[in-house]
Amino acid sequence: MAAVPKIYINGKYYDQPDAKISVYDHGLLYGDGVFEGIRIYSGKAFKLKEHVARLFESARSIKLEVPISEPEMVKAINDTIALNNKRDGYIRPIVTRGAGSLGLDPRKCSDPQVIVIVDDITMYPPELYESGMEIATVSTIRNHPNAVNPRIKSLNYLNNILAKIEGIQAGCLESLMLNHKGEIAECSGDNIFLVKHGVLRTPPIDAGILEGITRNTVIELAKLASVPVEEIALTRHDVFVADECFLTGTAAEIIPVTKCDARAIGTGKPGPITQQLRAAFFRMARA
Ligand code: PXG
Repeated sequence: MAAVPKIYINGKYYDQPDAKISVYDHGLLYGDGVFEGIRIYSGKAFKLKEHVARLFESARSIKLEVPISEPEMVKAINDTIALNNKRDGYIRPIVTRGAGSLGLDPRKCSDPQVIVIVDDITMYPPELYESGMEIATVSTIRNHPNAVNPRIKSLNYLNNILAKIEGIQAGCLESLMLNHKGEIAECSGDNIFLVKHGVLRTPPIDAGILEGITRNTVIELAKLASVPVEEIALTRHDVFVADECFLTGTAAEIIPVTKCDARAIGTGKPGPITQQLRAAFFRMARA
C-alpha cells in the first residue's frame, strides 16, 4: 500500500486526508446512496463483475443514475487497486445521491458522487475462525421487503446497526435477525448456512435477505462437491438442532458458528462440511 492511500472520487484521486464530499450530500443527510464491499485476493478483486452488477441493481432500485457505466466502474476499481499497490485488502465503492438542498426530494440532487476506497477490513478476531463464534437472535427484525428491500445494499444500514448493537449487548459479535414472518433471515452483515444430515440449508432470497455474493459462491462450491443444497425457510429451532452452522460475507469470508442463544450447535466445534467449504473457498479465491 502506498504511504498515503489514494481515494477515487469522480475520476480523480485524492490523498486520504483530502478525500471529502459535501455535508449537503444526501448520502450523509438521508443515507441516500448505495455501496459494495469487495475483497482483493492476490492483487485481484474477487467476483468483481458480480459486485458491480449488484451495485448497479441497488442504484436502479432506488432510482439513482450512476454517472459512469459498469465497465467504467470495473476500470475505476481496478485502477484504484493498482494505484494503491494492494495485494490483499478490501474495496468500498460508493455512489451517493450527491449534494442537494435540505429536504428528501432526490430531484434536488444533480451530481451523484462515485467514490472508491481501497483499504483493509477485519471483521472478527482470527481465533474465532478456528474455535467458532457465538451469535444471538435479536429483537430487531430485518427490514420488511416492502420497506427498504434487503436486496438493496444502501447507505442506510441502521436496521443492521440496531441489530449489531443488540448482539454486542448480549456479548455476541454477530446478531441473527428474523424476518417479519419470524423465520431466519440473515445476520447483521453476513448470510447464514446450516448443515443437517449432510444437507446444506440457507434461507431463500424471498426470506428478505441480501443476495450475498459469498453465499452464492458457497452454494456453487457445495454443488461442485456434491453436497446437496436447499434454499428453504428456516426457524430458530432449525439452528438449535443443526449439525453445523456458519456465516458468509465478503468481509467475514466463511466463519463457523458453534453457539446460538446459549445452545451449542452440533458438537460445539466447527464441523467437517464447514471446513471443507472454507478450504474450497480459499482455493478459489487464491486461484
Ligand atoms: N448480509 C448483509 C446484510 C450484508 O451487509 C452480506 C450479507 C454478505 O454479502 P456478500 O455479498 O459480501 O457475501 C452483507 C455484506 C462492510 C460490510 O463494512 C459489508 C457487509 C457486511 C458487513 C460489513 O463493508 N456486507
